[in-house]
Amino acid sequence: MTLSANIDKPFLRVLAGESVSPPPIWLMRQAGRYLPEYRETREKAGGFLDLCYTPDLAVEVTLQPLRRYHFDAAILFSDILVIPHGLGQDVAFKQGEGPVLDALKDVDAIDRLDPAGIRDRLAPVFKTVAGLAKAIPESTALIGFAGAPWTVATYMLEGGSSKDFATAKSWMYGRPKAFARLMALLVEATTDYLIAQIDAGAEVVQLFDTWAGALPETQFRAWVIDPIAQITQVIHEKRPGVPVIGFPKGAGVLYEDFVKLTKVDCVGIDTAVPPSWAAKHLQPHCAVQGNLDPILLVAGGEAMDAAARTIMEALRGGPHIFNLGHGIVPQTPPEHVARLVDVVRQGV
Ligand code: 1CP
Repeated sequence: MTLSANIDKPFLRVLAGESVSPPPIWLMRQAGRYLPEYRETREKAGGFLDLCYTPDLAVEVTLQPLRRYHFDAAILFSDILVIPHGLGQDVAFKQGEGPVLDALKDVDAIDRLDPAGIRDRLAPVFKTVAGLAKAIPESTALIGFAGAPWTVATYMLEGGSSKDFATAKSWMYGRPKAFARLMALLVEATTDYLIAQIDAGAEVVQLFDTWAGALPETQFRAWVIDPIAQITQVIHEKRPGVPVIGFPKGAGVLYEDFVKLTKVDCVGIDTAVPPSWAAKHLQPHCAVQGNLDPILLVAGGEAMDAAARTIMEALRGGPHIFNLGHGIVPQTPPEHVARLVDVVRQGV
C-alpha cells in the first residue's frame, strides 16, 4: 500500500498525522445486534462463528452500517476470539451467554496450541478482508483487527468472560513462566494474523485491549505495553505505511506511557479520559480516537449532541477520529446513530 494512493481517504490522512475537520467517524461494534438487518443475517448464518467464517455473510454484515451511515471506515466483521480458535482451542458462542472456551488448564495445554495453524484455519477471515477491499466505497478505509495478547489470554485462561480475572491473574502472578510462554505465543500469532489481514487488503489494524485497565502498573507495562510495542514494531518494519491503532481500555494515567512506548500511530481513548487532557498529553505523540459514552448514543437528544461537540472542540487542534469510548450496545436506536453522524459531519 502506498499512502499517496489513498490520500483522499480522510481516515488515513488523520492517521498520517493531519488534522481534518470535521473529523472522520466510525464506531466500535458498528455492525451488530442493534441493526435489524444484522439480526436477520445472523439468523441465516446459524452460529456466530459460522457468520465470522462465511466470507459472503461477513462481508454483508460489515457493509450494513456503511449503507446506512456512510462511515469513513469499515471494520472487518470477525471477533477477537478467532485467534484462540485458530490456535486449536475449542471456542463456542452460546446465545445470550457470551463466549465459552475450553480453558487452558496447564502448561501442556499451552504447548498443544498450534500457531502454524492460524493461516489455514483463519483463511475465511482473510477472504472476507479481500472481499471487503473490493466492495467498500473509494473514500472508506478498511480496518483489520485483533484482540491484544492480554485480553485474549484472559478468555483463554478463564474459559470465557470474567469480572475479576482471578484465574488469568493467578497464572500471571503464580506461574510467571507459563504465563510468559502463552503471552509470547500470542504476540507471534497476533502479529502474523494482522500481517495476513494487511496482505489481504486491510489498510489499518486495531488492537483491542479491552481489559487493560484491570492490571496494576508493573503488569500493565509488562503485559499491555510490551506486547503491543512488539507487535507494532514488527508491523511497522514489515509493512511500512500501515498504521496501528491501540485501544488500551481503562489505562488511565498510563495512557501517556502507552503511546510513547508502543509507538502506535493512533490511540483509542475510553469514556473516562478527558478529551482536553488527551489533546495535551496524547495528540502530540499520535492521533486520538474517541470517546463518546456509548450510553449517550442510547439516550440521544441534546445531551448526545452537546457531548459530541465538546469532544470535537477539545480535539480539533490535532489528528482526531471520532468514535465511542467503547462498543455500541445492542439497545442503541439506529436513528440515534444517524443523528450522531449528522452532528459530527456538521463539525464545530
Ligand atoms: O450474538 C451475536 O451476534 C454476538 C455479538 C458479537 C458481535 C457482533 C460478538 C460476541 N462479537 C461481535 C463482533 C465483534 N467483536 C467485532 C466486529 C464488529 C464491529 O466492530 O463492527 C469486534 C471488533 C469485536 C471485538 C471483541 N470481541 C472485543 C473487543 C472490543 C470490545 O467491545 O471490548 C471483545 C472483548 C470481544 C469478545 C466477545 N465477543 C462477543 C462477546 C459476547 C464477547 C464477550 C464480551 C465480554 O466478555 O464482555
